[in-house]
Amino acid sequence: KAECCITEVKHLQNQIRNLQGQLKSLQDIINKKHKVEDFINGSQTNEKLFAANGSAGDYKTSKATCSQAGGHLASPRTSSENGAIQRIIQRYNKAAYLDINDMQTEGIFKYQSVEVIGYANWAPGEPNDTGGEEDCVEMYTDGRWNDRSCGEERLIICEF
Ligand code: GMH
Ligand code: CA
Ligand code: CA
Repeated sequence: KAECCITEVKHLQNQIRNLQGQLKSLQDIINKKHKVEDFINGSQTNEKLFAANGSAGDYKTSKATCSQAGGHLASPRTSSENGAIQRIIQRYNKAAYLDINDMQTEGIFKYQSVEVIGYANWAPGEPNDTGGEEDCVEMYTDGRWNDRSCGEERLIICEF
């Protein structure tokens, strides 16, 4: 049986115990912050934290605002992310732009102008490109999507 009394091993065991303690307190802090974020103005899934601060803007302004904050304009890739964004929209009772558009090719919606979307939650009859000028996407309070012109004033929701 290996001796447990070699100095180095004891030292390492101590270090591991210390790290475990530190990890535990970090987890506690993170859990608490998640609750606070949810309480104030955030909403999250396991991977993404969505947040709004009440400001509004058109699509271009919304994108710039989120990127200045070190994030991206919200672009849901799953129904759980869609639901997290919807909770914020309901809290403010104001629709928000998503970072999804069909500017490049009419009818082909892409995330951040690059990648064809793999998830969608269109409202019935959408996208309809009303007036031939709806290349942005807004989320309604019911979580459904509508293609919309990019120049409206919408709640800004960023993802981090
Ligand atoms: C048209 C109609 C409405 C629909 C809007 C919306 C505009 O006015 O089809 O029912 O809600 O378009 O798609 O973006
Ligand atoms: Ca369009
Ligand atoms: Ca539309």
